[in-house]
Amino acid sequence: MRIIRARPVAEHKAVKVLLAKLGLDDHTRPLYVLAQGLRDAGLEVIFLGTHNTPERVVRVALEEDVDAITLSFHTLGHIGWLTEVMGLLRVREAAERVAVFAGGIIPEDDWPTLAAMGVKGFHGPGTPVATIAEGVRREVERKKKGQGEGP
Ligand code: B12
Repeated sequence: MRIIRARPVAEHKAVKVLLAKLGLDDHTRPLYVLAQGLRDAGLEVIFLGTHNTPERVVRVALEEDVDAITLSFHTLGHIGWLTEVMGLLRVREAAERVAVFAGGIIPEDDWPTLAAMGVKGFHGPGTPVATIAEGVRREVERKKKGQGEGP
């Protein structure tokens, strides 16, 4: 699959995120809305699209040296997928460096489990993309200062 790069207009070094869906989830619209909105907010977006595996997401994230992985979920399975992604990042010794965000349709009951794994975000329908971008930016800053365990 082709990787599409969306660079922000500004020339300063932007926060770089990989945006993807895992498995058979075909809700593409949220991905397009997020890709455009995050890019408009000044982030650089590596757009992987749908039908990815955790291995592919982590491999491309490390090859592209992204600051954060942003994964969108609309057909459940997020706990299993995110367990795999976080495990692969730990194996590659990148869990401290790369922030992981999840959002979409994620039941509130699952938030504590995901938070305990180190996943951030959980924003659902109606969240302004600017709010999501700000959250990603803040977490990336925290990680860079070695304080990645914030809310
Ligand atoms: C449109 C839609 C579809 C379209 C998708 C078209 C497309 N190309 O995208 C079609 C008709 C194909 C579809 C199919 C299905 N759908 Co559908 N779909 C929807 C619907 C109505 C809207 C989704 C949407 O586009 N919203 C607009 C975008 C912009 O908003 P958003 O997705 O909420 O994204 C925002 C936030 O959630 C957040 N966000 C999203 N991702 C991420 C990621 C990160 C990292 C962060 C931080 C934030 C974030 O930011 C966005 C901006 O605010 C929702 C209902 C709903 N109200 O959400 C159901 C819904 C998601 N679908 C659902 C279901 C069940 C299905 C099907 C399984 C139905 C079926 N039995 O066939 C299939 C699955 C097909 C598949 N293989 O994926 C369920 C999911 C239930 C669940 N997961 O618990 C929902 C919630 C409907 C419902 N209430 O039951 N669907």
